[in-house]
Amino acid sequence: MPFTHNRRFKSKPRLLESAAGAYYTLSDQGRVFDCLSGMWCTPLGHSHPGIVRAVSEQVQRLDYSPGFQLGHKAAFELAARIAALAGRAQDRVFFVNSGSEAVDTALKIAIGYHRVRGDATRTRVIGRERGYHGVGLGGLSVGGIGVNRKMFASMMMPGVDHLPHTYSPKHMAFSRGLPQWGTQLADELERLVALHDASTIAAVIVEPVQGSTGVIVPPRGYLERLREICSKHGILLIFDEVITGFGRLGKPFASQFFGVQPDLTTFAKAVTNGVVPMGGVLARADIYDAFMSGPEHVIEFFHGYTYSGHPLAVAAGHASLDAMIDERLIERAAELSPVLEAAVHTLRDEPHVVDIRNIGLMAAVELEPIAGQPGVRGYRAFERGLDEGILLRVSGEIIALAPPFISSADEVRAMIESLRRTLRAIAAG
Ligand code: PXG
Repeated sequence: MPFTHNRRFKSKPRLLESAAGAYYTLSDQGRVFDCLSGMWCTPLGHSHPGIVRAVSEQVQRLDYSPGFQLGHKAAFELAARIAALAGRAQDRVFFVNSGSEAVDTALKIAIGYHRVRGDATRTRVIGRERGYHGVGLGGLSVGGIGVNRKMFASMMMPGVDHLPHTYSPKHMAFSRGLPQWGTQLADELERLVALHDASTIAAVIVEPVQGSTGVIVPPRGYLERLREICSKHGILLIFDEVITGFGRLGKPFASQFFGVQPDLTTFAKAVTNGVVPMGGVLARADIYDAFMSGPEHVIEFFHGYTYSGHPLAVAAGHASLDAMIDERLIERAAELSPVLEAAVHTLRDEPHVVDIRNIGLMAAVELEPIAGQPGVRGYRAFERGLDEGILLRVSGEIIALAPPFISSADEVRAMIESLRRTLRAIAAG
């Protein structure tokens, strides 16, 4: 099983029966509040009637459509809608099936782009410590989570380097929103440019807000500075918006929240509300155009997947966008953000809490590990949370919270109260 303590799970399986709105039902646990919107991917709530209808109708009309040398209209329309949503109507979209594929695709586009322009020495990509960019070999290489990498060291892409992560509990513990400290860490990119030379660097990839590693919020001005340095040196900036895309920060994309425009954007997860797997890469039109330079009988970009632009995913994508717009759900995420911020920071004095951080409708509560037993306290919180009616996502000692946009303010506050009871219960033993 993926990223699971397999033996622990097999000895005590936890099985999901059904889901509706902001709640899951487990076979032996009853109804629990979905504190991470699935795995960051179901912000519009489960079994959304519009999405269910769209996918059901689509499967009867066109169940599969090959994507090589053929297309279907709705896929092009979805691409245009996503670009418009991102405020970048001219951008082009390449559809894939997951965040990992989106990242590997973006890296290929970046390296390919420089090559087709005659800049073939620009092959290096720069990631960031603690970054998570999926489990493809490209994403793993630019990713910065040690445990994910160590077993596969021999398989990594060559020529990758990493920026330092931006987390400093000393300077930013219990920050609300953007930490004030740490902008200077973006200047580390200048050091990497000095070391490797800009002529060898194709792209920098970062999550605007680091998600999987535990909601690490960028210091104020940090992303702007990265953008400046990339532009100065002709390096493409890739935002991995697999988690932040489609409204998590209360704007359609984090690029709009921060007012910083990347050259390439990866997305997945919430694009279909998690109902059918889909991901994609948004690329500046001139990056697309650069590939369109050779003779017409030659394929411009040797890359793609059997299921790129799958009709069911496309149908789910359109229906999700409809729901987001008709039900004002991105605005709702923005309205709920201060509710989450106010509520989550009331946990500050609860047992073993060492940090709380938040931005948009996402937050993390970090606990102190039990000496010599990393992950044990976090796992206890996960288990106890189920008894308290909340499904928590815990990695190590960090509890990440990203409630569905359809939650009410009372549900967000109730989630935090359940977490408070959970923390007190595990501290009491
Ligand atoms: N990029 C980012 C920024 C991600 O967060 C991926 C790429 C890979 O996506 P796929 O679809 O290939 O899994 C991700 C995935 C968690 C959690 O609990 C986060 C992810 C996946 C599973 C769990 O934080 N992010």
